[in-house]
Amino acid sequence: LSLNGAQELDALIVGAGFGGVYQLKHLRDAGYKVKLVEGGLDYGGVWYWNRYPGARVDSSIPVYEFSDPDLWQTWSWKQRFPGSAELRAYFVHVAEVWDLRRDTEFDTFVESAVWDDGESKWTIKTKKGDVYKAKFFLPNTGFAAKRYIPDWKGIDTFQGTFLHPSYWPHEGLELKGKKVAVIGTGSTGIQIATDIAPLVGQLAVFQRTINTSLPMRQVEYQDGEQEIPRENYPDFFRGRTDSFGGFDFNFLGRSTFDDDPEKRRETYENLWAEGDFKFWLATYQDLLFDSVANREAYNFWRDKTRAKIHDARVQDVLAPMKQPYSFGCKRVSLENGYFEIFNESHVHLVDVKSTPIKEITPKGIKTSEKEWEFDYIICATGFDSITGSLKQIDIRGPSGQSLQEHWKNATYTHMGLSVSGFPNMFFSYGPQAPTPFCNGPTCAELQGDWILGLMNHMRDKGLKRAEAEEESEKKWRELVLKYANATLLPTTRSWYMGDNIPGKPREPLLYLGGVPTYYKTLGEVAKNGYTGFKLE
Ligand code: NA7
Repeated sequence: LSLNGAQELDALIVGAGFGGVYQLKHLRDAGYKVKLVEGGLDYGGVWYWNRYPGARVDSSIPVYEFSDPDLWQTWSWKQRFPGSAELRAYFVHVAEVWDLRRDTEFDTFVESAVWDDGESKWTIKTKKGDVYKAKFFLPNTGFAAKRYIPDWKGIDTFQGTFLHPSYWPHEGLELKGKKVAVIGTGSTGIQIATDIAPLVGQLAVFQRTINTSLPMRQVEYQDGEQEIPRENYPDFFRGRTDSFGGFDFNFLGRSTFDDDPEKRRETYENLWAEGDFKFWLATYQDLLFDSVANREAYNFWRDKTRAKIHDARVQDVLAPMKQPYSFGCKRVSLENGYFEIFNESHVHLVDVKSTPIKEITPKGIKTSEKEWEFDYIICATGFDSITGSLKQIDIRGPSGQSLQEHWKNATYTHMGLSVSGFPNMFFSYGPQAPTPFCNGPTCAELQGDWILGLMNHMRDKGLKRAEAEEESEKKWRELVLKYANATLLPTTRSWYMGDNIPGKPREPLLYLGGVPTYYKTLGEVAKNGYTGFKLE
């Protein structure tokens, strides 16, 4: 403790998801005095918060876990795509094997972080009133930490239960036989709707934009059996940085129309049958670049999907004949029977584009067409994604300028890890990095290793401060724009482009150069003595 009651640390990590726990383990092993603080009451990050029915990761294991043999040798998954409760159990296992609890503080929201130039340290304050002083401030707040609820009139007047899925009560919520609305058809909305459809009395799904969801192909494991033999794990984990999305697969080395129609059909069928994100990220290499190739993929998806739906009018809303946006340029989800729920007579589809939501009323939802009555309104309308997680903390650099001000009109980072004017602050899963197009744990590990490498370099050289140069930040933004503009992403409205939050600047929020190029760049920057950074 320092004189003013602040706890003195080498590094304060914020967030107990994959990024944060990885850094706690590895920084501590390297001899740093470090603490992890987390707003939730246990480990898991998004998996701590997202307890809604059907919550499930849509990356398969073992790609969606840490590469440390101490963990995977002592852990067996029950499903290829584990649910939220199993993921929380995994985090408990990680915490035990890595002995994390002694350096973790739960129920602790960080409110502000202010750099003190005299001391070359961050002063970090939490909602509970704790104060930390740390040389390094390491937010690992993920890309979905700030929930978004549209500003509908009348939300407060609703007499039933109105809730956002990432804030689901731990118990006591009974949906059986009830009238339920799910607003939003992102990954969250479709998972909930699929899961609760069999038990509720009436379900209405409010869709604004279609979800080009793919078949998940869930697998149940018996007696410790796993997707691949454990002796293959070390090679498997090494291979993740060779994959565009940090997975165990890559785009094909050929383009859509390199194949004749018959061969193309066969390729699509195979990718479809394999499940996972294969039809998105292991398909023809021009999918995200060429609109004609993209339409070909959409048409295949559309025909497969329409075949699952009985009613022609419902087909037209869920999988329209005319392609509404570039396939794969909004987050693709994985589904387990989502489209089939609309064949049930108690499940209704409300097309918000043709009948917009006007207001929330005491009884339910009023659209331009009619008033619906509900017991529950589940508002699966997403997050102020990527930048919102960081901007909700009052972060101020030496000049007193806040991160909110610095990013007011456009986002700037160097390598999606650091920001000029904010020394010794490094984040994972941030903007202009491969996440969220990249598998989470892959990015958590490679970014965590890089940050630790820089800290070690500074320790070895007796340096106090590392900060991205303004010029490198400008160049990184140009690179991010260049990669994005080469793709179809900017043609589509999505949270990847900041479109989902009213007033948010429209810009690509992710680095689309792929994990292999990103990994190589990070390695070169480190090898050359941290080019693009001011080191003092
Ligand atoms: P998403 O993917 O942002 O989905 C939010 C959904 O809510 C999406 O369908 C939106 O439609 C819809 N939405 C948002 N605002 C409105 C309004 N005002 N009216 C009607 N519908 C609305 O969030 P999720 O929680 O599903 O997923 C977040 C990420 O977590 C996911 O991608 C994975 O990475 C894990 P829109 O498409 O904007 O028209």
